[in-house]
Amino acid sequence: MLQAQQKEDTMGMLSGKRALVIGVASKLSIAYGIADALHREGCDLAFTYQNDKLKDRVLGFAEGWGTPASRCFPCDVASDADIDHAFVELASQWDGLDILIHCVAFAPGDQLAGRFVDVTTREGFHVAHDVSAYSLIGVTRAAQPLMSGRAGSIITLSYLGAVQTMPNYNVMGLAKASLEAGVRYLATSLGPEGHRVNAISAGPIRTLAASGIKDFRSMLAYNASRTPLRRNTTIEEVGNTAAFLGSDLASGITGQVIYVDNGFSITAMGESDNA
Ligand code: NAD
Ligand code: 0WE
Repeated sequence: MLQAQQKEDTMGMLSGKRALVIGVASKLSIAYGIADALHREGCDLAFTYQNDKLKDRVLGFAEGWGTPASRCFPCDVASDADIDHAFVELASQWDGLDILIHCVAFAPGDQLAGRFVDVTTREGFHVAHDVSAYSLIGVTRAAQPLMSGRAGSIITLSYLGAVQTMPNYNVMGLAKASLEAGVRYLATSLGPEGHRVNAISAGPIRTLAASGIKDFRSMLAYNASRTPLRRNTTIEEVGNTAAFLGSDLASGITGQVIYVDNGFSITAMGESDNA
């Protein structure tokens, strides 16, 4: 019993693995929930942050998970040079990488409010697809040398707006559709190397990226009341699914979009307890 207990204290399903987490901005970030779950399961972590404004915050969180500042790098995923630089720096710290967490999305604010046909611009379309969909391909390519020979797991975050319309999600829905297709093409092209690529499609969660969205509070209330499990998704639930997908327990899963939404997406017309 004592031996079993000790084993439980020191071993997790990701012990001996190394992950790079892209997209921590606050304690509410989905990437924060993922980093926390990976760390709990024994994974060693490295981080990138978008810009200098986020640097100190990310360094502070990283320290809490036992990650030194030397394993935190700036990286604006809209820049090829930043992506290349971040992986050169990572390669000076680590000789291998097992898990890549891509937890990034952006569209200009004016794209996410109003009638899709009226508000969607060429520039808005371009930025949304560049930052939210192309970037997965860019960082995955940059990670290849470090992942070589290690059966890597690449995980990104999507949303139901990729496959069904959602008021105001607008061009982000198109970018998520592209991201999900990218998951399938990356899974196909990296399968022969032994790498897996999957997306987690999370239910709505109050994060920084959601805080600017009009009526997000009422969306959360609607979602909780119509969802089979009658509650909203948490970053802990997404983190636990990412830990599973990153682990060898998920060795047969690639190219998939796994819904972590308390069942919202399976209903055509959600029933609520009241009217
Ligand atoms: P968040 O604001 O905490 O995280 C978004 C992250 O994207 C931030 O860390 C930000 O710095 C980063 N980012 C944006 N542009 C970048 C760039 N050019 N270069 C580098 N980093 C950049 O919000 P979140 O909700 O945790 O979002 C993470 C992911 O989860 C996104 O892909 C989002 O679409 C997805 N998602 C969110 C929800 C939700 O309801 N919150 C639901 C499903 C999926
Ligand atoms: O993917 C997202 C949000 C991504 C996002 C958020 C912002 C807000 C600030 C991308 N770009 C920006 N740009 C900004 O200027 N989610 C899944 C959360 C989300 O956003 C919505 C949602 C949901 C859910 C927007 C409209 C409707 C629903």
